[in-house]
Amino acid sequence: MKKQRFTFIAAALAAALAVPAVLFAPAAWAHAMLDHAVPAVGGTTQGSPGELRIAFTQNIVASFSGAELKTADGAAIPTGKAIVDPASPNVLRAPIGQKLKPGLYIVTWHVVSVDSHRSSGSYKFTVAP
Ligand SMILES: [Cu+2]
Repeated sequence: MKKQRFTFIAAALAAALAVPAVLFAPAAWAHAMLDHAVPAVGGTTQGSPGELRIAFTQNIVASFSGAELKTADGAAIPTGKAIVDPASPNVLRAPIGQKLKPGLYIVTWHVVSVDSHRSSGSYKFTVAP
């Protein structure tokens, strides 16, 4: 009898632990993650790019998404209002307000995906002389 009760409790505990794992795991995978960008992540571009284009693994919500551009020593480069590409709703586009000098640049992005999950990150690219 005692052993039976223990088995029941163990089974109930296992079920209680397993249910949240099943519920939350798919949501965790569904966040909008960086897929690729132009200028490319870690890449080098010839000449000053006119805009940042950042593609995510999921469609994103424009009003809660944006990107900041900085030089390697932390000086902010003004960017225009970020929009979601009407033709590709997983792509964030931000016009760059000035001609970039050769050097290393850092893009910091934050987005909210259509499933309302937040994610953020950063990457670098280089403008070649
Ligand atoms: Cu998500």
